[in-house]
Order: sequence, then C-alpha cells, then structure tokens
Amino acid sequence: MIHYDQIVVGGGFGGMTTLHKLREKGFNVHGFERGSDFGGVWHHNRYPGARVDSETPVYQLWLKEVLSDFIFTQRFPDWKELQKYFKYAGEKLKLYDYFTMNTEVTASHWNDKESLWYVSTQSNLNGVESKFTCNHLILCIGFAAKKTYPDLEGRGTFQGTSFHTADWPWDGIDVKGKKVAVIGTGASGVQVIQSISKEVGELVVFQRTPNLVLPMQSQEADISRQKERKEAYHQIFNDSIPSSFSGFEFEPDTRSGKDCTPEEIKEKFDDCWKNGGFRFWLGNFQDIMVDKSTNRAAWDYWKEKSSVRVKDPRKRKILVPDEPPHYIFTKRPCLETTYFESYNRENVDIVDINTNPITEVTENGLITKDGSCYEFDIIIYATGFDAITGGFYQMDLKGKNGITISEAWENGTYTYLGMSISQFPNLYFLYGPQGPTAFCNGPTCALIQGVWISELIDFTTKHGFKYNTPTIEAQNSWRKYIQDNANQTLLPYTRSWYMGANRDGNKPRECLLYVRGVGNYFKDINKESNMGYPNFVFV
Ligand code: N01
Repeated sequence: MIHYDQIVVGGGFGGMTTLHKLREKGFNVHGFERGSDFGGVWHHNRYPGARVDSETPVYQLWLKEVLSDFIFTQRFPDWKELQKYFKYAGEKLKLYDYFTMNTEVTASHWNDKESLWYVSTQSNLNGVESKFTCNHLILCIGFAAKKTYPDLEGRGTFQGTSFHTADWPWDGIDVKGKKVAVIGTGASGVQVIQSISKEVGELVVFQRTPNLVLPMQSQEADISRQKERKEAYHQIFNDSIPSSFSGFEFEPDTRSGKDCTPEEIKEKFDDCWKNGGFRFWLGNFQDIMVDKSTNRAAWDYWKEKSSVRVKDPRKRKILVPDEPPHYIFTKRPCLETTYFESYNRENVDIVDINTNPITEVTENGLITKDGSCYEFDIIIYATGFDAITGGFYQMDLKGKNGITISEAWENGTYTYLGMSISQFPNLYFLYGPQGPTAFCNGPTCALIQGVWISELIDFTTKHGFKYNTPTIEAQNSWRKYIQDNANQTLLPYTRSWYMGANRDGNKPRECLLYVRGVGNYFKDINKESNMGYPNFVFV
C-alpha cells in the first residue's frame, strides 16, 4: 500500500493551496480530485451563465508563483475563464504530478494502533478501488460537495431530461425552443434563468423564496490596472488580510446605519448599488446584518430598485413581495444582470411554490397543489446543496475508536477553529463549518487556513509527535463562541444554509459560520499557533 505524509482531498482553491504549501515544506503529499481537472465547484458548475460573484483580482490563488502571468478578461469571470485559470495554475505550480484526478475518496478511517489514516479511493473512470495510508488527512471539499434534490413524489418517473445545476451535461444541452422548468432561485437558479430565458420556448420558474439579488453592474475587468498592480499583488493581499472583513478589496462602512441621517443612508446605499458586486451587502454599514432598522432600510431600498423592473404585477408580487421574506442578507444574495427583465418576456412565468407547492413529478412534468399540470422537456433542479457539513456526512469518515462523523456531531457541529475535530486526530479541513467560509472570499480562506494547517502539521512532525488533536474543552468553547456571535446577528431568524436549515431532514439548526470577519479569524487562529498550540494534545 502506498503511504504519503499527507493526503489532500479536493483540487479546488483549498486543495491546490494546501498541497502547494505542504510540498514547499518538503513533505511527500498527494491529492485526489473526483473531477477530471482542477477547479472544485468551478469544474462541476458549468451551467449556462455560471460565473463567480467575487471580483477579480482577489478571486485567484494567493500564491506568488501564479500572481503575475494570468490576466482575467472579466471582472466576474465565467466558468470557462475560471477553468482556463485553474489549468494555468495547475501547470504553473506543477500540481498535476501530485494529484490523481477522476478519483473519489470513498472512505477514510483512523487506525488507533498505527496512528495512520487508511484512505480508500475509487476511480470514476473504471471503478478500480485502491487503498492508501497517510499520517495527516486534509479535506478540501468545499461547502457544496453534496447536491440536494427536492423530496418529490415521482421524481424518477419524468421521461424528459432532468439534472441538477451542478451536473450540467458536459457536452451542453440544447434548450432552444424547449419547455423548461427551473426549480430553485438561489445563485445557480438566478444565473441559469437570466441566461436561458432568451433561448427557451417556455420557461416556468418554481420559486420557494425570492432571491434578494444584487446588481453586478460593470462586468468589464480593468485589465490595465491588473497589469500595473501584478507585481505588488502578493504584498497588497498579505497586507490586507489582518484587517479585512471578507477578503475583498472593499470593507464595511465603520458607521452604523442606525446612527446616520436618511440622507447619509441614501448616499451610502446609492454608492454601494452603483459600484455593484457585493458592496451593498459586505461594503455596507457595519450593522447591516445586526440592526433591524438598518436592515429594514436596506430592504426598502432594494424593493424600490427592484420592483420597477418587473412589469407584470402578478410576477412582481412573487419576485418582489410587499414585505421582506426574511431579513435581507440573512440568506446569501447573488449578483445579476438581467434577472428581473427575464420575467418581462412572454415565454417566462413564475410559480410561487411557497403558497402552491409542487406535489408530484410525472412522466411529463410537474403538478402543483392547486391541480395545475405543467408539461416540460427539461427539468432543471437548481435546488442547491446540503451545504457546509453535507460533504462530511457523505464520506465514510471514522475517527478514534471508529467514531463516525454523524456520531461525533449528533448534538450539533463541533470543531476547533473551524479546521479540526477532537476525536479525529491529524484531520483538518478548509472552507467548512465554523470558519468564515461563506463570508470570505474563497481563495483568502484557502490561503490563511492552508498555511495554518501546514504549519500545525510541520510542528507535529518536527517535534516527533505521531498525532495532534484539539481538546474537547477547546472545541466546546469554539462552538459556543461561534453561536454566541451569530446570536448577536439577524442570521438565526432565517431558514438558510448558513444555519444548516435549507433542507428537510434532521440537521440541527445552528449557525455554521464564523461571523466576526476574516481579520478577527486570522487573529484567533494565529493566537493558538503563536502560543504553541495550547489547546491541542500532542501524542
Ligand atoms: O443553492 P441555494 P445554489 N423545493 O441553496 C430552492 C454558491 N454559488 O446552488 O431559498 C423547492 O442557494 C431554495 O429555496 P429556499 C453561493 O454561495 C455561487 O443556488 O431554500 N425549492 C433555493 O431557491 C450560493 O449561495 C455562485 O426557500 C427548493 C434554491 O432551491 C451557494 O453556492 C453560483 C427545495 C437553492 O438555492 C448555493 O447556491 C452558484 C425544495 N425542496 C452557487 N430545496 C456564484 O459565485 C431548495 N429549494 C455566482
């Protein structure tokens, strides 16, 4: 059986960064990626209109070796440009030699006697199963590793074509003139809808919750500025982490909306709206997700801006209701360009499945509670993911004494620093539960967590320890810290994937994210390492 010092699972930003950092330290590290290439979610999410909501240049690997050549042509690159970028970065960093593609990690079991992880894999090409051992296991599986479908009667009986947005057929699908259903209006749904509405014959959108979408505004990348700043990127990025809230090049306004005059509020909102991207959310007043009056002012502004864009009063009421469906930003907004205008087309309709749920999938289409039968050629499930923790549950992951992750998290999610779990020695993860994750530019998280993990591994190895594991006490207080901070925000009021509450089932409702911002997170984790890891046991 082949042995590695470390195995990295996943070849997106997290896996590429971490493997690169471990290799720099001279370890014998190997990675497995279930897709056929690097990219993680950007390998799998290739539906029409898929493009990232985070801006370049910060949305790229923060590794100096790959910061000077690649020029992004789009401010918010689409999946094609991102796939090109990942290929470039994989080649430049010589990562292809260290990753096995098309390979799913099917099980990872800790062996107490040998202090090793036994990792089982299966090839997606020929089904061949293999086993490996390693000292340390790093899960870089992202927060969207497990797709979810609605639990609908007859879902398998549909005779047309149906698929999840994260499984868009590789050779594309011709929607021209077809009758198409989209179920779900999260980021994936919004992008698909605005993209295919012009091509399809008929489109019916089944919406549970209106998406409080934000304007992308300019899509042009500032290429000359990119070129000018290339050499300084590494410094710019590294200098900005310790004070940044979300890893972007803009910061929340340090004022509280509740202390501002209506004129000041309007001026701020206008500015955020005009400049686009996530500014209306993450560059807005610092109390936007905390104070109900500031939050309400943002909703009122959003509603005024959005409602004028939908002509049909019935459709408008579904898309832009009179009252907020939830506190704005307590669900993840997404960026749009022509989302509302799509509904002004005669071939596009919308059904509010909150009041009139889908009751059945038939051979020909869908039936809703009021008895309406809809016939389709294609049903697109834009129904999202068992986010953040789903990827852990779907792996056969066993720690000390054979404990499963479901057993370890039976009473809620417990981690230390959003990177390790106490009964799972030498196991680490990035961009997952109880880290900044959804409130952090992905590559920023990949860098700060990847570096931190590689240093802990280095420390463990250099001191001749077989393994490290955080104490249960440290884990309990980290969980409390996460929940206490989240409880000061408006997040717990809303059923969202941030709260593990976007799907049916018995996942505990709890905030799964670190809400104090990247800068504070950076300080918290570095406090632990600078003090010599006092909350870890080393054996
Ligand atoms: O998934 P979602 P997504 N019956 O969970 C609905 C990132 N991302 O793939 O809101 C009927 O957001 C559900 O309704 P509700 C980004 O972080 C980024 O769109 O739960 N409907 C919702 O409308 C994003 O947030 C980018 O009431 C059901 C939709 O399906 C995250 O990935 C692009 C249902 C799911 O929306 C996930 O986005 C794409 C059911 N049983 C994704 N279950 C960019 O950067 C769920 N829904 C651009």
